[in-house]
Amino acid sequence: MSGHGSPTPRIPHLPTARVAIVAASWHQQVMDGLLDGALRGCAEAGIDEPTVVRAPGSFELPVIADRLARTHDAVIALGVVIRGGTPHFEYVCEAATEGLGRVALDHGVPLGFGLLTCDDEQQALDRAGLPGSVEDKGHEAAAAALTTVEVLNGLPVS
Ligand code: DLZ
Repeated sequence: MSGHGSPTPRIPHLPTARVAIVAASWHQQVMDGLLDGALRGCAEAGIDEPTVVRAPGSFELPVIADRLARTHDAVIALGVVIRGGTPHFEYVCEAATEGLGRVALDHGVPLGFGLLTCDDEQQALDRAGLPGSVEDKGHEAAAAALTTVEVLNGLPVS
């Protein structure tokens, strides 16, 4: 999957939305870029102080997102997993992805999926929204979550 075909991010104005960001701690430089992009997206929506929580690793993102989804209108999950020489990569990516999808459906809360799953660190840096990056996945995850809040606000509940 590539970034080709991605929409131009549009951030709705949602100053009263309760938004949380959960960010894993591995690969600090990349995570700094992702977190900065997500915070920028929130600021563009008029959300000045989203809740920010750090997770030890990407595997722990779902359980923390689950708790945050109980008290927030949207959760933006950020992490970076870089392929190593063992099958561990697949297990962490699969558990995080499946868990975050489950959180969104269990709570009916938009979940911004800002989890980078990369072959090497350069791929992650290219997507981190840092100077020289070609993509800004933290901002994209925020835009997707906030746009989904707006879409759900416009739909009947039952
Ligand atoms: C163990 C591990 C490894 C090898 N690689 C990463 C990674 O690239 N990115 C990441 O976010 N977390 C990694 N982890 C940590 C796991 O996500 C998890 O925190 C530990 O297995 C402890 O449960």
